[in-house]
Amino acid sequence: MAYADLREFIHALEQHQELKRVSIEVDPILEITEFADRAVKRQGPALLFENPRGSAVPVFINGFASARKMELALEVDSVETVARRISEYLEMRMPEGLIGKLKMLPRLAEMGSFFPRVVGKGPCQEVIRSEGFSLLDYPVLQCWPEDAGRFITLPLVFSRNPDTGKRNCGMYRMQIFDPRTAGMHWQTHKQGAEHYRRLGAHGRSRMDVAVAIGADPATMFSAILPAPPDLDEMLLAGFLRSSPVEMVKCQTSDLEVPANAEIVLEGYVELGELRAEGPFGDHTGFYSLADDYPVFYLTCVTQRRDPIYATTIVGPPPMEDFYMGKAIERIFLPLMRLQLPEIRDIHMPAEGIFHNLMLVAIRKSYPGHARKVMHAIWGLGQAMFTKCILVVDEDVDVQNVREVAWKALNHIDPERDIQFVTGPVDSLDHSSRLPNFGSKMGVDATRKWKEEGFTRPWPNEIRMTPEVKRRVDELWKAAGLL
Ligand SMILES: Cc1cc2nc3c(=O)[nH]c(=O)nc-3n(C[C@H](O)[C@H](O)[C@H](O)COP(=O)(O)O)c2cc1C
Ligand SMILES: [Mn+2]
Repeated sequence: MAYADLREFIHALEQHQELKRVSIEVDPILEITEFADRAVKRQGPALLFENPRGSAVPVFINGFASARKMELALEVDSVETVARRISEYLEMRMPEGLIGKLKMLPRLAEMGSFFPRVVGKGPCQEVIRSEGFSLLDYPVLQCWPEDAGRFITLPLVFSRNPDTGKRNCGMYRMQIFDPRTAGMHWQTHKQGAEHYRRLGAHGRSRMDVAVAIGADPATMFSAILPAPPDLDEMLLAGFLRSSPVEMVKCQTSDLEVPANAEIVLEGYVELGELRAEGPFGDHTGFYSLADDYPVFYLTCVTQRRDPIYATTIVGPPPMEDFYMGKAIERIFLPLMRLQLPEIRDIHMPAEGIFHNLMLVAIRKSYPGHARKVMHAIWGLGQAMFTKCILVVDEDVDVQNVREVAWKALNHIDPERDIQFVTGPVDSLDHSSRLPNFGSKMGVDATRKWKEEGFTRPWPNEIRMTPEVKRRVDELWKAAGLL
């Protein structure tokens, strides 16, 4: 059964000894970060701070901060189960004959049941605060010492594409400027920014935005999925939880938000108005520099009677977002393979912060194949940001970084096998020559073929024969070895 809301998830974590309640007073200014950082680095429990300094609202953090917690969040024994479910849908073809078609009906009906549903009321509107509200009523963290202020770090930011009417939900941090305004840090490649640009082109002056904080875990997770534009994240959340997301209409706009949310910030962004946002201790492990971003004006708050404030911290890896990203890596592999079936596996190690490094194993079938795969990845949604793509043959286990390093370093002739390209880079890249524009590197670490101009013989990898292995298995003990 899908979690009804955040608190059911918290309860499940507690039942699995994956939650620690902290009843002593802890400061949302820096102290919660230090707790959360230590907990995630030790694979420790999620934390519920029941008594954050300066607010009556508890703080929930690290709910996704390990492989096990991600499994609990998605209600699976392994996130591979989600990947398999996706593969099954992708492989579904219209069967021959009436019987076959009838058999498929339940599957199609199931698919139809994932669509979000608008309901008349929801717990997120138990309390409607149309006056006297302030962003500072909530225990919003200052994460790191050099941060420009307090940042809402786990917001589900809803907006609508003015041309297609389609909804988008993305996670874009919000720096609190004052009680009623905040930064809206949608980077230029993201859908929120695209909606903003399109509204500008229509000559409009305001863009409605609604922000949900705290919801059932699949819905929260869906906000970070690198989904194609105009694919509703709420549909993906419905698929992940096998149950539709219930949405309620906002009080002050036509947007809808998850009915089960803890807190909803309704408001708008004034087109053309930018304000300096940051610095912010980011998931690269470095501070992202101050830059100009749109301003969100808060017009109304709706919330539960006893809301829980959900948040996260990012910083030197691995942090909570690494485990969320790892789940995305697994879940999106079947979708990548739809276009690129030669890909056997991919791995984005924590140190690469997702966009800096992707290790890719392929079944190489023709000359230059590794380079074709690199270019395809650079053309694939948010994978376009990948600063370094390293391609190996399918016999290399890309989940084993030491094996990759060993084989790749042996296999490359750097001048020949490294490919540089220029193009869009992640907004968080602090080394690129310009913001959002720079170079990327592909490394072809596959075995080189004579069709690729490599005429020398390629050596075999050293392996003992199975017969000798078996014999020594027997002799080992006889030799007095343990
Ligand atoms: C904790 C966390 C914080 C994030 N903060 C931001 C952010 O401030 N700005 C941004 O553009 N993306 C941020 N992201 C990444 C986006 O949520 C992600 O790229 C998402 O796919 C964007 O959705 P969209 O394609 O609908 O725009 C964050 C992700 C996580 C996990
Ligand atoms: Mn989107």
